[in-house]
Amino acid sequence: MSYTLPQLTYAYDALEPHIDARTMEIHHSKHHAAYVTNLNAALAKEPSFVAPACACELIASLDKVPVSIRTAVRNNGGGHYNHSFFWKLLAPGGAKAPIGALAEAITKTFGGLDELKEKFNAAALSRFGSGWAWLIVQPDKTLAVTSTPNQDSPLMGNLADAPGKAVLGLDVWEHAYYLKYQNRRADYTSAFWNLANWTVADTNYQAALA
Ligand code: MN3
Repeated sequence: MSYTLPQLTYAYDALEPHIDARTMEIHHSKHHAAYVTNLNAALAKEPSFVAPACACELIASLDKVPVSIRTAVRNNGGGHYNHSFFWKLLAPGGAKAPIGALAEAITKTFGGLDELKEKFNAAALSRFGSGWAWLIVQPDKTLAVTSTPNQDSPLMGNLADAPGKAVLGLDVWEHAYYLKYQNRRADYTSAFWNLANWTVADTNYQAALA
């Protein structure tokens, strides 16, 4: 089993002006590609370990991964899965605001979209160093905002501060925004709300509840 870099379903300049084409090109074709290469290289060192088809299962069961490659799989498998998730969420088109059952759950949990944004932005800004901000469905099926360091995922169970399945995710590594925003993570985080594809988010929500 080896993992492959997914093609974007849109052009590198499709997210302008919020995320610039150069950032997208480097982020996808260099950073994400490197996670895939490094993940496959790690797995090649333990040929008797059969990796599942979905990286989601791989990172959700790191305890099954041989210890000798577990950290590499955590970092690079997490990187591969998180970025694959992120590209889909940024896909142009789709609903511009929460829809359906997700919209209702956001209102019920946070009071409304503005309150969710406030919490999510705070999680993105308070994540020291590199990591991700998330809106997740927790094991009890309720929504929560959280963040993870490095390439950790809420799917990593006990390794995550708040385990769950992601509905929204935002990459807050500097490589995701530095060319355009430099140190202004807050501006990048605000811009994310112009891009989030709420049709995809609703699909993520339904999948998390299933
Ligand atoms: Mn990244």
